[in-house]
Amino acid sequence: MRSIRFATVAVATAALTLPLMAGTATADPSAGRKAAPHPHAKFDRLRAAAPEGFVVGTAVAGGGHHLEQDYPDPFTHDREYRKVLARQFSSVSPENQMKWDYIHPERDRYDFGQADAIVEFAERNKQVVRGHTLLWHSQNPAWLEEGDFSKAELRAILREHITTVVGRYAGRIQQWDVANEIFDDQGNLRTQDNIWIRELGPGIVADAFRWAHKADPKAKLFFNDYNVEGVNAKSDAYYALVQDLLEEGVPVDGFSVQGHLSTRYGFPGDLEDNLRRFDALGLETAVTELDVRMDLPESGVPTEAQEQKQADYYQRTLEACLAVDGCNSFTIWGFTDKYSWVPVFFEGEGFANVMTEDYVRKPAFYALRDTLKEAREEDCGKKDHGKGRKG
Ligand code: 9MR
Repeated sequence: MRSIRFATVAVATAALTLPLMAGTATADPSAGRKAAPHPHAKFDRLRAAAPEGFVVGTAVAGGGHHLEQDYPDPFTHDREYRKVLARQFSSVSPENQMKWDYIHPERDRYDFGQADAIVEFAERNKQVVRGHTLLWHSQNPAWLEEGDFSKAELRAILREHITTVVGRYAGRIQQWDVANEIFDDQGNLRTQDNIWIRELGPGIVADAFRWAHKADPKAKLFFNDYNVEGVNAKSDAYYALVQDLLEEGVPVDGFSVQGHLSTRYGFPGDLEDNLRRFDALGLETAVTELDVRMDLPESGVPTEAQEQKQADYYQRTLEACLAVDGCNSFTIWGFTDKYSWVPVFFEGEGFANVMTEDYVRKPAFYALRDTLKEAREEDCGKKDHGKGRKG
């Protein structure tokens, strides 16, 4: 198994002093300044700095909490946003636009407009797409949650939804979050709030994977959750479930950790170990929704130490993924604070992304870029000796 060790302190310290220099030396719109392109500008972009075969993604802002904000749809209306999205990332995840309430607003009507636009944008920009999500307890339309359906009808509804949505994008989605957040923090299956598990029993989860696989045999099918970064009751529950499903021949390909972290809590230092145990089962692993929120001081402006701690969390999460052979997809949950879900859901917290509201890069951005670059250089060295990333 491939193992990379990084000089964490050296990279993190350098990151603090780099922003100004790098910002003025390139023509990257995300830096908010114009200047002659630097000869190495290409590697200034996250997607280009990454090792071969390793994708760096972001959520594509739209739907969900954005609908209640006083700005228009970010993806379709913010040109600068789209520019950075295309330049910096090699993978995109619709933040809300493929969720049930968005894509299947009425029983007999699908709305594919936004999801199609994101998939087309991704293809134009040579990006892969993570589909999110098919079986979840949240953001389901009222017609479904409040409908009076028999078990047979519900089963048919889920089957039809998965077949239709996955089938529509067959061959164009790299990874699907088939089942999202099916366990609670104690490691119990959500038998009450998840309509599918409550009404149809736990076996429906395996069926969801089977139907998704049938609709798109090429897509990698994932379990995805939060608070499963470390080894704990919840990730143990996934570990046990995945073992059973693999034994039964259910087409499960991956386990992903969302990574909604807060500097209020310690960093989950056993993240790499946790990813490794799923890797050892033969699964792919991924980081799918990383952001690192913090308690904001009264001024609203974080201290340098806070920014540095945030950069460190971003970097360590990336390092853990890079260190595991089958972890080749690393996604942050948005890149600019302008559109973050965090302040809407956590009072007094924010500043969770790698760029400010004005697209100015934070130390966290540079920590990611430099860590990717280092891994790329190390991989190139290894390739010269006949070794490289798996897959
Ligand atoms: O970022 C999403 C936000 O716009 C929605 O309002 C919210 C509703 O639940 O969902 C957010 O995304 C979630 C993701 O789909 C699953 N993991 C947790 C994410 C943050 O809540």
